[in-house]
Amino acid sequence: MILEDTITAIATPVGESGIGIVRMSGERAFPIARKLFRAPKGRKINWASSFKTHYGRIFDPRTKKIVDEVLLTLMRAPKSYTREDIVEINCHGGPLPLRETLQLTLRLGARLAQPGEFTKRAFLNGRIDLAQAESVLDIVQAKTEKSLEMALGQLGGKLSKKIDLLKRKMVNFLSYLEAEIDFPDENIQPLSRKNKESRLKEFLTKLDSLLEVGMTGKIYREGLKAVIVGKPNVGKSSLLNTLLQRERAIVSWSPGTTRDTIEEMINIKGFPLWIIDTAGLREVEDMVEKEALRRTHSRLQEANIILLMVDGSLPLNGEDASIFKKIEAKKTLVVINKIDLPQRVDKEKISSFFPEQKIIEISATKEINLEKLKEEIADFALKEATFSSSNSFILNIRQQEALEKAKQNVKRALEGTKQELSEELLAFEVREGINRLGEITGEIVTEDILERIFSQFCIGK
Ligand SMILES: Nc1nc2c(ncn2[C@@H]2O[C@H](COP(=O)(O)OP(=O)(O)OP(=O)(O)O)[C@@H](O)[C@H]2O)c(=O)[nH]1
Ligand SMILES: [Mg+2]
Repeated sequence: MILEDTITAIATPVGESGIGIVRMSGERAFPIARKLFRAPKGRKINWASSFKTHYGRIFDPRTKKIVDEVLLTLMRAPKSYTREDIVEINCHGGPLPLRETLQLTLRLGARLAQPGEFTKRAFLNGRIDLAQAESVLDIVQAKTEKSLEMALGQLGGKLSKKIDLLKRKMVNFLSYLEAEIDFPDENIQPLSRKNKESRLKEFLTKLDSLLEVGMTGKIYREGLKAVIVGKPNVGKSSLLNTLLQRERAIVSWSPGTTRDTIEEMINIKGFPLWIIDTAGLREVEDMVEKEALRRTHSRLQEANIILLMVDGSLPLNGEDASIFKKIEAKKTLVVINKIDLPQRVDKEKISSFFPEQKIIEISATKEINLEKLKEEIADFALKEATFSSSNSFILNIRQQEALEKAKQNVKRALEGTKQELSEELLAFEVREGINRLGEITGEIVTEDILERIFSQFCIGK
């Protein structure tokens, strides 16, 4: 990528809106804007100013035709999003004024930005590191307030600071090892084996806790999947609808109503929960229903939580029992539905199948105990989470992989120390581990990684 280029893009979604923004970044941003923009008669613009907004019009310098009435915001390098000169043109938010304004900037020498290129420049120009750049994506895509809060913390450098701290410790350790290797004759006091082991163990603990906290954070970003299963007609689709507060799935008294799996997101205690309604499980011959069952089974595999539903107004039967046998108990919350009706279900029998699982009694249609159900789901989802928002951050897959690799390096170094392998080998593993940490913040980065990260952004971000 050529940083000398000036890039341009429509930075707001296409469609009709109050305003829409064309954004330019680069050396030619100001000169281009000067050719396109005209202030009202008698008013002068100070083009050397920064963070100033000016009222005026965009016109085509060739035809002199007025394109739109706009507000122009000037941001001088290096105090801008990209650290380059940035001009933002607030147009009226219709597709036409925006497209024509964009066309003009292109004709005058700007190039259409690639997805995420503004943020990529912020990274390449050193304003933010890679973990921070990735958090910009999380901010844009945040689904709950909690996930937004965490992404903002990350943009502020929360994860980066923790990584840096650990990396500095490892670099310091490495410098001792290298001194021993490089200057064997200079009487450098070598680190004792015990000392090395305890330092490496400390790194390992730090890496583990980073991984653990980050994985909990991940729940807040990506959410969890809860699959509702049970025999036909117990009220699975009714529960989905009640949780969503709208008639998403078809509900009927006839068993076998739901054929396809339906997936929708709700916000439970700040994290996104994907609720998946499935076809009722039973033995069938019908081809369509067979396919429906296959889908239900594959959803069960991916589920983080299984909401196993039984009908409280009926005694358990063979269909219930055969489902009970199929599902993984440790992922399961048992939900007895229809408690508004006279109860005939045998709770003790359920407990004998799921001795450790909680049983929650609700009515999906009469909306009884739904808050309780939500609380149980949240508790269940976060039960192993050592979570407090003040020190939490989110790991994406890339960062998680890098941390895992660093952990492997440190582990091998530790094993090597115990077996008294050569210093060189030890130094190699530690150095590799440091490099993996460097990948997270982007000190060490390949074009390939950049490509993968920024291609997920939208154009104009
Ligand atoms: N009284 C009462 N009826 C309910 C309750 N929940 C669901 N029902 C009724 O039970 C019937 C079946 O509900 P559904 O939500 O379609 O059941 P399902 O489990 O999705 O059924 P399939 O899609 O066929 O597997 C409907 O007539 C609902 O109105 C409840 O809490 N109380
Ligand atoms: Mg259904």
